Amino acid sequence: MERTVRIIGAPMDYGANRRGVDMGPSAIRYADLADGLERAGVDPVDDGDLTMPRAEERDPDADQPSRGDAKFLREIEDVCKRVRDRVATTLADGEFPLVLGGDHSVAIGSLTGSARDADLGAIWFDAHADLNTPETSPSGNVHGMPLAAALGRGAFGETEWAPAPRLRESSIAYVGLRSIDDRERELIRESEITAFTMADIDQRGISAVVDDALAVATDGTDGVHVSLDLDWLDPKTAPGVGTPVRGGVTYREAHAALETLSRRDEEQGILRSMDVVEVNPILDEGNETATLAAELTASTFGKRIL
Ligand code: NNH
Ligand code: MN
Ligand code: MN
Ligand code: MN
Repeated sequence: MERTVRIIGAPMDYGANRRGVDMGPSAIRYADLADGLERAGVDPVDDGDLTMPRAEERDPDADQPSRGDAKFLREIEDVCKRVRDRVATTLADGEFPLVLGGDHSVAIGSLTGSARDADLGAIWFDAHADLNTPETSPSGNVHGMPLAAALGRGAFGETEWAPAPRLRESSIAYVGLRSIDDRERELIRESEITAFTMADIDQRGISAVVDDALAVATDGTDGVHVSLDLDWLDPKTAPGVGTPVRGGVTYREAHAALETLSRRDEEQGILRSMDVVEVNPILDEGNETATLAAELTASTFGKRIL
């Protein structure tokens, strides 16, 4: 039976410092996401986009007990709870949830939904560690905090909506880090998260690194969440992102990574949920970053060159 992939659009930009990332879901769909998934051999079903107020209509600093330095936290909570419920329902129906961002704070919803009824591992493809809390964030942008939120760190631990029930630090692996805030560096070192930086990819090659990340995320878990932040790639290849960082993975390295996940999934059925985030069409060149996002998603679900 064909696997059904349910596309859940979350056009959220509350967590980033630039408008435009809210157009990500449209741009990725326009780049033939559904066709690509069909050609990969899965059955895409599009749920459309969640609706949400425009950022301009809201006060980023509206009072909330746990807010600290975290902008639009009330709005983000509202969206992430809805993402969470969609993801959980999709899984309960035996389908695969694919969340399209939007900024990376939507991952709080994906992780809490996916870890509701299963022990979850996660692979975080990102230039950034996203482990800030409202206490440590240099920017107040929640897209730099989703992993901390899902782990219930800092002020997020006092909320009921952010911590993911069955996600442990020791089941999380970063792949491709290259921009880490000073306080985040300490947090990563003190944590049980496994971190593979760009230097690891330079030295050992992308396939070996992804194999190791898979070992971390599958050990003792029921399935793996894949979080794909497009700023993971080099900005020459993926210019349409809000926080580009030089020295990212190449076009082929990115495909090789996701093809590695796909091959393992074919053998062992390890993949459980995915989000594709941070595509900003306003900053893009000819929709190439959105196209890349669609292609990499197809690779994850089994599209092969031959
Ligand atoms: N670490 C910075 C912050 O917390 C930047 C985060 N930006 C991202 N993360 N795009 O993936 O503000
Ligand atoms: Mn990110
Ligand atoms: Mn279990
Ligand atoms: Mn990033």
